[in-house]
Amino acid sequence: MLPLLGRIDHVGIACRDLDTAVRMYQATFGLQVASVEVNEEQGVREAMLQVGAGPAGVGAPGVGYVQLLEPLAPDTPVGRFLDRRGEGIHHVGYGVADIGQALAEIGATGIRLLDERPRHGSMGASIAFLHPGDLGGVLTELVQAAGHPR
Ligand code: MC0
Repeated sequence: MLPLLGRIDHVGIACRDLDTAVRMYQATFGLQVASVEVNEEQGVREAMLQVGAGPAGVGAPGVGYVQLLEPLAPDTPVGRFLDRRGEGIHHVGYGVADIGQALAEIGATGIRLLDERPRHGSMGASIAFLHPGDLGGVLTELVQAAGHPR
């Protein structure tokens, strides 16, 4: 079997206040903000902070991100997570070359797909989540970048 996961794309971190969290990562690690978006469907306001310079700057292929996630409301995935567990690592996102094929192959192994079809994700990516209950308690996200593999 060929590896379906190309690389670690981002680590998603739940926070109560996005602006405070962004300032902490900037002041502590000097990270640059690549994007800030509201995703109504996912119930979050989120910032992507680039880790590593990358050969061609911010948003280039091959770099990874810290994704800071602030819930838009308490009754959302990240809102419920904060209520139950507090701030901390929420999920891991892996880059895939073909998200449709990855979902089909992973679904065939019996892992529960939280998204049968890809949804809209950060920076134009197509994303889909896999159930943490089938993956050792880790909420896992597949990410196919918009214009290039990342
Ligand atoms: C909840 N659970 C988690 C978890 N969130 N386990 C590991 N990691 C997490 N992040 C566990 C709870 O501990 C509980 O386990 C069970 O899931 C049900 O908890 P719940 O409080 O009822 O939680 P729900 O209703 O939110 O359901 C959990 C589930 C949901 C993972 C199915 O949050 C979901 O579908 N998430 C995918 C979408 C998402 O997370 N969107 C936000 C990021 P026990 O054992 O007690 O039953 S959006 C994003 O990241 C986008 C913008 C992007 O990357 O581009």
